[in-house]
Amino acid sequence: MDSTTLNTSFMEKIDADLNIEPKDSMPEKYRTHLIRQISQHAHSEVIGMQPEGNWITRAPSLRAKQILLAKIQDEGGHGLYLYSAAETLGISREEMVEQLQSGKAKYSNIFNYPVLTWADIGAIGWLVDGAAIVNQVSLQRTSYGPYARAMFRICKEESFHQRQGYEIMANMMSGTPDQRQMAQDAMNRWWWPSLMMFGPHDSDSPRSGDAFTWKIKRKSNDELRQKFIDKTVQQAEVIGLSIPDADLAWNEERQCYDHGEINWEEFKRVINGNGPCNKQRIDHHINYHNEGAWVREAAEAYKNQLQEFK
Ligand code: BYC
Repeated sequence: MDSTTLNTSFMEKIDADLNIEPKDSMPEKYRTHLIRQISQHAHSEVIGMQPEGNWITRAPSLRAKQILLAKIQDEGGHGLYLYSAAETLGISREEMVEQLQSGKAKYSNIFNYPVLTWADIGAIGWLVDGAAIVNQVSLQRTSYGPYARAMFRICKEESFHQRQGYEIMANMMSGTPDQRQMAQDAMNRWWWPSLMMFGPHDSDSPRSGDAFTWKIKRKSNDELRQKFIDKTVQQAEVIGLSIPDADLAWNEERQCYDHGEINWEEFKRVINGNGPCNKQRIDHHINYHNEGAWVREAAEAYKNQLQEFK
């Protein structure tokens, strides 16, 4: 099949809103675009376990500890699910892990900030998972079948994560002045990095053109960011938290909130490996990956032995 025929049948499916499946023909650039995005998404889930994992032993009650453990376990599951979706496009887990550890592949900016107090665990669940849901609900309609299907399950679990975070914040806001202060401080530190999770402005987003042509993206970075802001401002008001943005104001005409400018210098620094915790996160991943070598070797030996018996 020549490339024109291939692209026509591929684009016909895209135009008809049909999913592209692993064995369908697809342009090479579509395949590599998806490998980049899905593997970065998987890395984000896996690296995202680290900042929260630090708080398992310090959770303030047995109930809080159980919930946090379950949440972190979910993130690990999301990572595995997404790595499998990327593998259907012809890349191996080993290659993806190598790209993460060498710095070739990015992961979400948000996981390069320190988690200083228990209120940060609330802020992560509420804001970070809240932002992730807004993005991922839109990805439920992405054109690649295995990625779209992964999003349905992941969004269900993220909704529970978002609520556990909001519950922590609501409890702290109905507590002592020190607890309220702690919650507001977490809000102040996590608000802006959460807005950065949606990526650069549409006008500065080099990947968006292809992503829209191929219906990988259904809504733009700025549209999704706006949606997140509008719903989160109201949730903050209900529990008495203020948004750390002096320019935030309801725009009657546009029926949404205007907001201040994001610090894009900070965003670039963090996604290019120079945020407060980038080195710590990757070093930790490398150490534990190396320590787990014996598990991979044992699984390989078991597989080989099974094949011998066949
Ligand atoms: N962080 O052209 P653009 C979670 C990069 S984890 C880092 O707009 P695109 C959770 C971008 O990759 C949820 N890098 O790109 C887990 C590109 O660089 P490359 C994670 C970012 O792809 C544990 C460059 O900037 N969610 O829920 O069209 C605990 C230009 O950007 C970021 C996903 O991964 C960023 N924030 O749009 C709790 C969602 N933003 O690759 C919670 C899936 C941009 O050319 N991904 N960059 O070197 C997406 O939807 C899209 O990839 C993005 C970016 C909207 C993130």
